[in-house]
Amino acid sequence: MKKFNHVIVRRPCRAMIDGITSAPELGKPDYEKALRQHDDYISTLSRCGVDIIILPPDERYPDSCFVEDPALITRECAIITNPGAPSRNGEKYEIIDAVRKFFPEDRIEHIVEPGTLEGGDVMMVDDHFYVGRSARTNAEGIRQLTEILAKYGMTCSEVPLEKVLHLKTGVNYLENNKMLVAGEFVTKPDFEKYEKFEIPEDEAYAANCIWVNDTVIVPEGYPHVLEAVKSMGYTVLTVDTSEYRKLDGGLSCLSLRF
Ligand code: CIR
Repeated sequence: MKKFNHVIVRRPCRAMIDGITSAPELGKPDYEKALRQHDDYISTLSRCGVDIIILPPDERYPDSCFVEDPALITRECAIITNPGAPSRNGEKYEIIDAVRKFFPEDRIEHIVEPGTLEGGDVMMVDDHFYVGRSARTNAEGIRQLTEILAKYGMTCSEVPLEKVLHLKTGVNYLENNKMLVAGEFVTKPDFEKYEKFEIPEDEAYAANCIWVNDTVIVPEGYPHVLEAVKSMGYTVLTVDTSEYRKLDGGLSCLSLRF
């Protein structure tokens, strides 16, 4: 099934080494290695039948390669978010030009103060959107998102988060009713109706896989998840994201897919 035609990515900037992290013990990212991994990420995506827009690095925002957070793109509209991390908030002004290439002004919506929302907290399942209430996404942001989606005939439900940074840190939809779940998401009633693969704790990072037109991209180095996704019948490709992991980032965070 082909669902996505376009992908937007932003090259990591040198300042990425000072990006936000909850895991300083992993060390700072190696910038040159991160660039090579980003090259691989782009070439892997290009094998999935999508056109790729590559935005230039933006040194003002260390975390700006994680383009998933300042925007959410749906089949009907684009939503510019209001990132809850102060050092990332200005990224919303920098993603909008890329979005304008695909949506007219009256289909570009905005999450505004006092609402905050980051795209990493939003998981699309057809026309329904699960939204994590996190340190980055607040109740008002979710209220605004619900209202915007309703205008276009789409729905939204809130998932309270306990431990993870973003919703998609621990749960990702692979289409065909299949879902990868780790940690706190294994038992959440919200996801009861899906065919879930429970990710072992030592591979929890690999819950963040992405489905792109019947190929699933899995982070390199997580053999149980790799086998599980293969056994679901998908074409599987891997990309090493070790340098992004040091900043709590994964495969989904590095692109907007639509
Ligand atoms: C941050 O803390 O905002 C970045 N270091 C990582 C963002 C990861 N993005 C995502 O999960 N969507």
